[in-house]
Amino acid sequence: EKAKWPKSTVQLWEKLSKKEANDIETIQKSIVHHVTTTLARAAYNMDNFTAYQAVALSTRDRLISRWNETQGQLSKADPKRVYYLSLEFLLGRSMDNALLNMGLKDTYGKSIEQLGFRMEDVIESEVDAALGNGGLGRLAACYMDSLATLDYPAWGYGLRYTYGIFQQRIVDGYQTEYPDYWLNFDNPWELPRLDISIQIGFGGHVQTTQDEYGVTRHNWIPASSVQAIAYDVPIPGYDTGNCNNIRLWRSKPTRVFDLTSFNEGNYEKSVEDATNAEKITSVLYPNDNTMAGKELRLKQQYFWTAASLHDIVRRFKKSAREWTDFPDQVAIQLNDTHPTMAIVELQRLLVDEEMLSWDDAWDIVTKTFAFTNHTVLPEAMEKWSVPMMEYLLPRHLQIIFDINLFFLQKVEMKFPNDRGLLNRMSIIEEAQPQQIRMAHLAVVGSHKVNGVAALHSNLIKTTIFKDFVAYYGEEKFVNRTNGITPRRWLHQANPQLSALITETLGSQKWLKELTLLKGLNNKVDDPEFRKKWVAIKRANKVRLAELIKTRCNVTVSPDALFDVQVKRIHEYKRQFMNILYVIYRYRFIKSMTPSQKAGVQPRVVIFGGKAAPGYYIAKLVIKLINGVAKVVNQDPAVGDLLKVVFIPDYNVSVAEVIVPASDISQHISTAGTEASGTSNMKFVLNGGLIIGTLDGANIEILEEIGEDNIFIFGCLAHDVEDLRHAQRYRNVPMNPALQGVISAIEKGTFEDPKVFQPLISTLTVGKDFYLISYDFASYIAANQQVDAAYKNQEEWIKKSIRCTANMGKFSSDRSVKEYADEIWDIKPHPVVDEGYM
Ligand code: Z2T
Repeated sequence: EKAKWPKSTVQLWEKLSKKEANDIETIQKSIVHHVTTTLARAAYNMDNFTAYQAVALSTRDRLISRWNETQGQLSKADPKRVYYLSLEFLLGRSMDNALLNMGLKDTYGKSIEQLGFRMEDVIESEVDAALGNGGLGRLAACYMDSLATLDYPAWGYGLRYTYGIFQQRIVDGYQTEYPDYWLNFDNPWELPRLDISIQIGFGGHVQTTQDEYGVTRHNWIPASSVQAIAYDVPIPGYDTGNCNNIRLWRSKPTRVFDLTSFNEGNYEKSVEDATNAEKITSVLYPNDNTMAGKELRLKQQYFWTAASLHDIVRRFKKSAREWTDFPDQVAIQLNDTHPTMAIVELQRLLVDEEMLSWDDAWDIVTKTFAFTNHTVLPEAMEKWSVPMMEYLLPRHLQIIFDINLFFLQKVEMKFPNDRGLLNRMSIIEEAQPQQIRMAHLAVVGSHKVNGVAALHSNLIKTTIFKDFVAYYGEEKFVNRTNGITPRRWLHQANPQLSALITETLGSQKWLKELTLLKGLNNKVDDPEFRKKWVAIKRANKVRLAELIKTRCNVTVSPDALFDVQVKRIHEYKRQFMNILYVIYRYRFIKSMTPSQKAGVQPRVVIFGGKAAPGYYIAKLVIKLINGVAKVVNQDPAVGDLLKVVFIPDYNVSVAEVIVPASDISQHISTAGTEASGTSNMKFVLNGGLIIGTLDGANIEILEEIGEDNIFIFGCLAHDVEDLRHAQRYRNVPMNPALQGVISAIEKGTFEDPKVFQPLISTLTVGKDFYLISYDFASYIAANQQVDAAYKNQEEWIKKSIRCTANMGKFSSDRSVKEYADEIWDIKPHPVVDEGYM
């Protein structure tokens, strides 16, 4: 149309679409405009939430300009893009982040202050987008921030769940779950693209025919279908005009297809089918590091990967390139095995619909995909039963069997007559019924496989993917140590510390080049600087103490040592060991004379985190923590020497308050079980010391900050197998200190001991799989070292500064660059500001 218009019309459009100014008056006008028109409210009869909505809408206008401009310029230039496929994006709140990244927070703050509102209150009104369980989902969110900040052409693809991770409330010490209906009010951070709708099939049968050349063709005829509708979430980079996109799919019933379905004439059944279509994107599965095997979950996975691939292929086809160019235009990263069906779907599209030969198609597929593994825990490995796959996706099952056959034939050529090897490497596990090993399929269909920390990447090469390393060679298996975005996890969550760092280093450059923090090392011996440093930590602790008062109704002293463990509740993370030590400490204090008590370092032990609703033992750990808290917190013999709190409903926005306020935090998984951990990085970046095992990224943090600034204990990953063996087959006695603690629980010190028996049994009957007893002595010792070190406040503050100063490596900018350079082969593409954004 543009071409047909007279010049004057084009000029008018250009003039009118130039961006609005970002001065206070223009912004205030835009806010008031949204109050009185979009929200249809009276101008000054409104609460914080209405103010939030208006500020959000005004922010969104500016966000969309950038998004439009970025997407427009990228469509034209059409550089190679990366597509990050993740079932989880744990974004948290958007407004504060968007304002900071766009450099508009101060102006908006002043604007709304004059209008009678405080920025903090307005920010607090936003509900979290909690479309993730924990580390994996938050990692995806940090990577999206870094990709945009570094100007990489990148899209995320995920699902728009109606219900995010459940809300946790504590009732009588037990976790209870409530649905997180987060879309109750309009979500200003998404752009519904109702015009983008893709039909996704399920079930049915495969029609096999011979084409005119005698080649066998397979045509999948699905029995039913649903629509995928796109919702776009703009992700603004920090200090750049680039604004990337996360496309989230929502399922809707199809209108045409089901009119002819077998339910014709059965109205009620037809309505039921329509309702079932909407169920696909209804709820996020609440399991972290476990696999449930539910049919609806497999439907989610296929629905999402098919819609995403269709979208990617459609974009590629616009450019009229050869199919062989596909891997030069498209890189697809698989965030764990959840999107592995994308491999099969692309092979199907290329072979069945685009008529490529199997080998040409497979070459394109394997050059396109790369796969990130996030765990070695056997219970987390995705397996789908063959009958379920056949029923839901019959053609895909055939393709999986073909991929497997051709793969195993090649293995046989390289390592002849090793039936055991073929069995171990097969994508199909010979069980009753047969199971599809999604991790094997992901490895076979990708050109690179990575772990998420150095130790973990080595472990996968020697355990779950050992045979694959022997077959493919070492080069295919690489490490990409996780990272976190310093924009959200320092600049936004800890504004005072951010300001002090900027003042000290002389600019904000460090926020894009985190290794510049090294400059803080010079300041360690400056007492004035240390004073400012500790004052900020103290202010953050006061803020957390207020949150604890509101959420737990417990008064804690900000002068005590704040000891934090917040993360998903899982046996391998050993919150159980932490609370057992708290009991040990409690009993020790109780045994003291008043003068001995005077020497005790007061501690507040802070827990937070959700247990999967079906994870009985994890839920008992929560119950025990609350049982201990109840007794300890009201014991006058202990007073402020020890407090225990469980902060309910831990999520991203609560983490933003907790992370800057810790003195010490606990990252104490049994060595070899935590793939990386990312909260460890967040705490240390904020000058919080950590106590941890030699596991995941703790090891690399130790290497960066030095052994004087971290408290390490426990066995080595290397020794775990032997220790478990000993634990099982020789009657290793329980650590005596631990034995004392267990006896106290069994005597009923913390409510009815019968309740905790199954939990205690994991140490005895269950043979202490996570080696709590073995590690307990060194855990006690490490905690004593913490107390001793904290006594020397000036030295402690120095450690704290050195922590922050040496965390540059753990910026997600570094991680993302490593993926971009050596896995995706993509280049930054900064947008040009032509006055529209
Ligand atoms: C998850 O959050 C993680 C691993 C999973 O394996 C699943 C989920 Cl939902 C299937 C975590 C790891 O436990 C953690 O160590 C790591 O830091 C994080 O992923 C990001 O890589």
